[in-house]
Amino acid sequence: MSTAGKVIKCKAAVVWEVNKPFSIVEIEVAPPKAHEVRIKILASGVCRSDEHVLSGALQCGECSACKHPRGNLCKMSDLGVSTGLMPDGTSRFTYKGQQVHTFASTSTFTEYTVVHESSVVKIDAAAPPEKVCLIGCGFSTGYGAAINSAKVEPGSTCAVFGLGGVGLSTVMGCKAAGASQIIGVDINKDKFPKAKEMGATECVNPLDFKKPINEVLFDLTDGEGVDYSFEVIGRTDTMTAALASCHMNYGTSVIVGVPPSASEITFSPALIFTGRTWKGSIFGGWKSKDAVPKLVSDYMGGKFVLDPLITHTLPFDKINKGFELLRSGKSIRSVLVF
Ligand code: PAD
Ligand code: ZN
Repeated sequence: MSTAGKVIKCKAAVVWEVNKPFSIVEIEVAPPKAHEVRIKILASGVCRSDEHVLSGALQCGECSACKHPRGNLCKMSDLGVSTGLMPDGTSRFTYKGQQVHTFASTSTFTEYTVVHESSVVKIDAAAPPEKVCLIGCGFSTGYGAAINSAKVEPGSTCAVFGLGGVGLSTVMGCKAAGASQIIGVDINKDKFPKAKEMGATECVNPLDFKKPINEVLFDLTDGEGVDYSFEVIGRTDTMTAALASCHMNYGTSVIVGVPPSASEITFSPALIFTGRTWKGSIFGGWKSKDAVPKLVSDYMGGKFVLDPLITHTLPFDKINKGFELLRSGKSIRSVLVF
């Protein structure tokens, strides 16, 4: 039966208030308008950014960021302003006739969603959705931070702060780029075995030391500091610590973790005056529409693995369990299947 032009009723996970669990309810999904696509969701990962209410990478191909060779944060994306609406200022979702907001212009915790054409890519039909969904955000973010944003070189030294799904992908990116020393930093030592499996040469827990973690990292690199450091947690104190951990003259530190909203950092200008570079990275610096199909082919071609990142696969209606696992630090990535 064709659903073209008709409303589809389906299950969706909705939060009605901040800090409240998801409720699975029946919503109405309106047909797509011009330049939009209605999509049946097969699988979706659970990310820390969902907790901070963020994510979503789009590529319209027309704006200044899309046209610039180094740009990748499309102005069409809902990241800067976060309206919870489609680019035309409305939503395709209703619950008993009442408008339900969309999330990061995508909304994937629903059986059906409507997205702008700038958020859609065609991928290899043989690719397993319950694995390659990670390429839509977490994996590509971490891996690209090393490959594109830092441009890690063979033989270089790296430190990755935060060994969740995104941080482990950064470790994989550093390894793929040929780094000779990759130091994982996390306050949860349960993350260390997997980090080593993914390429970390050593792991340190800042809580095991009296001195600041940047001094510990200098000790581990013959007093030089690392060539590249990555903050993949989303805390201002670790952003500054990661900056201070890289080489005082030619070190580069990349912020990947999403900063808490309305936060500010106070730091000594001497940290960058001596030559360090401090930069941020959104979606690993990839232009999403160009990169996602290619990354899926690379995965299918065995260029990198995703399985070790997926610790739990849950039916969609167990979404709250997926978030509990994330909050307790017991999962790397939970994938919801529909
Ligand atoms: P996660 O919660 O799975 O991992 C974070 C890790 O950091 C955990 O292992 C924690 O134990 C560890 N940690 C927490 N506090 C500290 C600390 N003080 N010192 C050291 N380690 C600590 O998160 P994730 O991997 O899903 O996401 C990581 C960040 O990346 C998060 O801020 C998320 O919002 C962000 C992200 N950014 C983008 C982007 O485009 N920039 C995309 C997707 C995710
Ligand atoms: Zn654009």
